[in-house]
Amino acid sequence: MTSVINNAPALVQKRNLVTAIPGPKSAELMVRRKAAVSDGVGGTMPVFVAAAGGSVVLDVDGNTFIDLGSGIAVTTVGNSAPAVVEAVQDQVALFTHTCFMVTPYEGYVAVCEQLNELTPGNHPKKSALFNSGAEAVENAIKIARSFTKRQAVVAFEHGYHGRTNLTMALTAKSMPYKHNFGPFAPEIYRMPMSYPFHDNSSGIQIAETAIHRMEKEIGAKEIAAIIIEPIQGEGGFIVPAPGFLTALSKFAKDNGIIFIADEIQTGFCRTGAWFASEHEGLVPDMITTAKGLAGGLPLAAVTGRADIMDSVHVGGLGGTYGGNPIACAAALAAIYEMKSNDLIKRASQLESIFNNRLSAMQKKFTSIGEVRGRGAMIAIELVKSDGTPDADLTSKMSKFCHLNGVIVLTAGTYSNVIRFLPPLTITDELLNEGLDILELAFTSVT
Ligand code: PLZ
Repeated sequence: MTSVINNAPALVQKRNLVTAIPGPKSAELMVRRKAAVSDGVGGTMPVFVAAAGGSVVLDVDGNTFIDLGSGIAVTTVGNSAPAVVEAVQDQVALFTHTCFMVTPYEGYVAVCEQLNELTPGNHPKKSALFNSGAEAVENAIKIARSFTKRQAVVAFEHGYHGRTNLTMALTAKSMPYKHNFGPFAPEIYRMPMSYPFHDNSSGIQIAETAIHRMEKEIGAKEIAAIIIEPIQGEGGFIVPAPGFLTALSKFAKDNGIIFIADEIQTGFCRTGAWFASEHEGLVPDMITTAKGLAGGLPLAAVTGRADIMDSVHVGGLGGTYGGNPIACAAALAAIYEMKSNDLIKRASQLESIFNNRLSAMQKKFTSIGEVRGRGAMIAIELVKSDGTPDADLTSKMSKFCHLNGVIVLTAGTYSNVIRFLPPLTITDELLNEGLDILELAFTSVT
């Protein structure tokens, strides 16, 4: 096994199944998992990983899977990308931790400089680093409340922002994220979301409804922040109709409300731009990032207008591990990889492959209600013949893909969306092979 792990970066980029799925070693580990790990922790794949490299995952029985999930939009530059591995190895040998609040180091500052430069808008910006997406969202809300001296926060239908107490309150879906876990944080209000496949309304119409409700139900001058994913991730890759986001952002600006774009899933080249906000010319006051930022190491950030970020009292922001030096080294290497390999352009190329293949499938299989998304963040929403969500088919389809060597993820309020988030370094051949299996799933399952 050791030799396999040492060879991880050189893993052959090909699907290859050598046992039934799961194989005997994975099955054995699953028994140990069942005995030792809380049943509350969810599980998608029936196999245990031995190594991963680029866009494939090798399991403990020697099966190689095509990775169309990137560990939920994280390994954008490829799994164990050589540049990330080298940066991490160098840093871990120098020092593993000092706590930035105790003895600072350059990597943290350099990541903040990159974030301030790459996020939308030319205004002065500052950043602060944290460990997880949820922690970044929590801190963005803390900062917005501190700056505005207001309390109310607006989130949206189908939104996802995390699993901590405040972020559960912001997250829309009850099962599995919120069920039995209340009471939730107060002063959170949920507004209608533009969901073109379901609402048949213009972005402006839905924004007007949301704005009217914010004015009447909360009071515009009570609102500290509006937080929204420019393309909703867990909610089902919902791309709001044009005009929706810009109308909300204008309302925020006119009323002294901090507009926060949660780009934790959409950020870092994923949608064919550094950030999805750019597709609508949005310049958020604050932006939360994580996932793709650090090539697989846990790192998250809040970046925002310098006046907002500096409004918090000294010592008001922090945490033992936030901006850990190893994670910062990984982030700098990952960002370097994105720039030097032009992964923004690559995301757009992948978008064309997805759209060609999936639109052709949509003509053949009536259960595909919609193909949507941007860049390498593409999904299909599956429906029954009467147009209602087909969660059962979605689960059967994804299971078929898993058992046939392709990692796909599901999403959606109605659990009827299959979403694709491959590493942006995936080859055309491997992506096409993954989509061949998806096509086979349609003919086999339906
Ligand atoms: N905001 C937009 O997508 C994380 C959740 C997986 P953390 N999405 C994956 C799961 O089931 O827990 C996410 C996101 C957006 C915030 C988060 C939260 O990021 O790093 O998982 O805390």
